[in-house]
Amino acid sequence: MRTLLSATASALLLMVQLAYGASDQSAGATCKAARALELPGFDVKVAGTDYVSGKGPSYCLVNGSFEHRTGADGKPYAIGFSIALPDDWSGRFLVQGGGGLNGVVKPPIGDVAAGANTALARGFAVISHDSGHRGEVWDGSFKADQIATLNFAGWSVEKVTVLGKAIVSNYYGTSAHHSYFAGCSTGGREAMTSAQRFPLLFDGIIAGAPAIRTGRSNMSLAQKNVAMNRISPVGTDGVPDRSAAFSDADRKLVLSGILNACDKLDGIEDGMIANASACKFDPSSLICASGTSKDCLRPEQAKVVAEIFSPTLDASGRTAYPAFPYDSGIMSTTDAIPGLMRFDDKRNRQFANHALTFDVDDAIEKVDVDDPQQRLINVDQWTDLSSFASKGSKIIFFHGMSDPWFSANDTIDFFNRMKKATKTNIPADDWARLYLVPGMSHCRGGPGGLEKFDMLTKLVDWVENGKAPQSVDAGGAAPADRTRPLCPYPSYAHYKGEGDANNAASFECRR
Ligand SMILES: [Ca+2]
Repeated sequence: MRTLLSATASALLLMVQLAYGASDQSAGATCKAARALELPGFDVKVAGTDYVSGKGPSYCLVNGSFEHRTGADGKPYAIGFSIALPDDWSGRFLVQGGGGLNGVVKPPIGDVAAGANTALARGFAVISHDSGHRGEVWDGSFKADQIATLNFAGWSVEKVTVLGKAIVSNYYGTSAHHSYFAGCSTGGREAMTSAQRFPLLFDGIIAGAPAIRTGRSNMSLAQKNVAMNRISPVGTDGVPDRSAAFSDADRKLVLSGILNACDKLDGIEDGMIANASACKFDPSSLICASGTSKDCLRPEQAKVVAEIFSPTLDASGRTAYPAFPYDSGIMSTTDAIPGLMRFDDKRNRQFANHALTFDVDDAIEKVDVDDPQQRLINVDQWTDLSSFASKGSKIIFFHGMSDPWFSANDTIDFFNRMKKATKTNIPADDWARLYLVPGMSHCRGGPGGLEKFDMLTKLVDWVENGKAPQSVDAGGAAPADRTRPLCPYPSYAHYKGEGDANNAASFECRR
């Protein structure tokens, strides 16, 4: 109790110091005192504190863990966390989403959809966590323990949020006035879990490229892989050599075909496809005419391209996973996960598949029925966000159209079902937005160069000032001076017909 009082006193001292222009020294001392942090109801162990100054806005970093226990598998478990508490605190709190299977505590900075300024740099208190187990990013051994699995499925987000809010109150002597969540991939899935299962936790949520149902998406990729195997020559290692199914020239030809059909539909031929819903491309248009074999595809190649970009269907013809969009990043090699036409890449475990046949129904059985844990982890089923919306909370989704891992169409499908299923007297436009990002790969990258966008500012403005976001300007690496508006789905950025084609201001959102 004494420690708690002393921590509270430190917090008050910090507030006084901040009000009168604290020196780094005294803020540093307050940070150091957080080492003795104790919170009623939490078995928090602080591993260390670090006062970070001289590299942008100063903050106190507290690393620790809570919920220490022995798992059903006899292994020690805890939820590891790291929280950054800036001196110049905005009064806001943000929970940073994870990635992969989590298992590590990443630095808490809040960089998802934050543009050039991380949440931490703009004064948010930011917490990150390992979701309740430790291991390398694809180590799934924690699933031997029920609580660790439930934590991964989303329970840890609730626990860490409650803890983080308590630390913030303790440190600053006052509660955060608004709480946010931002994550991509697994972090995007956690964002959706939060809105679905813990609708009162956050005032604003950003869900990027969510891992909605990885069993189904991996199944769809495996099926495409098998389609590619069928037309691949057998390599020296005795298995289909997918790198030989298409030459780079073939891939370029496919990309050119897609761009020829779809680039101009947004009013400008700029190598980007913004009006994706109008994009109709038929790979059979690239099949060699009789007597030619150059700058064209063999019929079996065209068939495989069509299959790769079609929905994965079960035996009765129902969609088991939606199509991946035809987009400009299909042959990208610059991202962690290569484009969809790069199935030769051996870096990704789900592509290590040499089969020549694929039974979709059997695969569905395996991922849906035989893996009940995954079903709980999935976020495709729960679509009613009525409590979340009624409270006044807001959610923004984003998804790269060239994401080769999770199809943007699956997020679109969820978004539409969610809007329909959520019965409130508040129009969906008043609490939910979806932004599709042309040419962007999984969470970032891609040839479109539109990976930098600040949705966090828009979200805060929506939550705190009631100002709903419209377009969000995006820019990025290539070309460096090009910006485009991202438009709220189902609208897209159309070139006005005049003005600098590299400037977002020359575009308008159209439907
Ligand atoms: Ca275009």
